[in-house]
Amino acid sequence: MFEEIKKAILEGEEEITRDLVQKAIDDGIAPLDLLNKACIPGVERAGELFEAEEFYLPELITAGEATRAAMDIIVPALQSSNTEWKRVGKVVIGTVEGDMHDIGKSIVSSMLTASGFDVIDLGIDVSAERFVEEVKKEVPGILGLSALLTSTMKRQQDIIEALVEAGLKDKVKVLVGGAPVTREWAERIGADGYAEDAVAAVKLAKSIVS
Ligand code: B1M
Repeated sequence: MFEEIKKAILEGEEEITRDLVQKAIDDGIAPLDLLNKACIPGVERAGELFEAEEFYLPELITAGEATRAAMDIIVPALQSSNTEWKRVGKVVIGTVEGDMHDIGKSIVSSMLTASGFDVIDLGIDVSAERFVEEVKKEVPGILGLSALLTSTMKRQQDIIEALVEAGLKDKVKVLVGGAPVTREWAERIGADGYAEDAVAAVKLAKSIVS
């Protein structure tokens, strides 16, 4: 089943991906296993093929769309799989300006929700001004910044600087993540935390609020 879903994602078969994922959920397969054993390996393989010039942009796009179709089913299942839901803290999260990648950020966002956080997901291509506005308005304990491109990682630094200028940096903990982001980068730009994946992000967020 995992291999079939991975193949459907790679082939950009949205409809087939959706049907297979729905069947897997109906058969009782854990949503997190579907993510980690089928969807993430599928879309990451598309990235490898793109890098090797065996895939071109249209194939990368359709693989991304098939992954999103899978997530439309997996995310609600993931959120409802936590039976002991209680609000543990507030998180504002988004993908930085100039960056359209939202799959990883949405996984982090939904796993935080499933773990009891009240999550305000601002989506993709979010400007520093908007992040600052939302921190003022929502007063979250945690601000999450996702970046998938080496060219947009710098925006994370800009946002932290904008928070300093607005006098908000001490009022919120900034977590950064995304494929090119490292712990060293996080330290260099003055972020309060770095998580390499969604599970680590939840762990870190929980340790911050406790
Ligand atoms: Co793009 N893309 N892409 N892409 N894409 C990458 C990132 C790339 C590595 C592919 C490659 O060349 N191998 C490469 C970046 C190279 C670089 O900068 N180093 C790349 C490129 C070049 C581009 C374009 C420039 C291509 C072009 O136009 N020529 C373009 C840029 C558009 C833009 O953003 N301005 C582009 C476009 C796209 C699509 C739109 C087609 C599509 C995105 C669809 C969508 O998101 N809805 C896409 C995809 C699918 C990818 C790859 C294949 C997969 C990304 C993904 O979803 N991974 C990607 C290759 C790769 O990463 N292997 C690639 C699965 C996801 C679960 O992982 O997002 O890393 P990830 O999230 C993880 C962790 O990083 C972490 O937790 C998540 C879950 O475990 N995490 C956080 C993420 N955010 C976090 C925040 C946190 C904590 C943890 O705290 C706040």
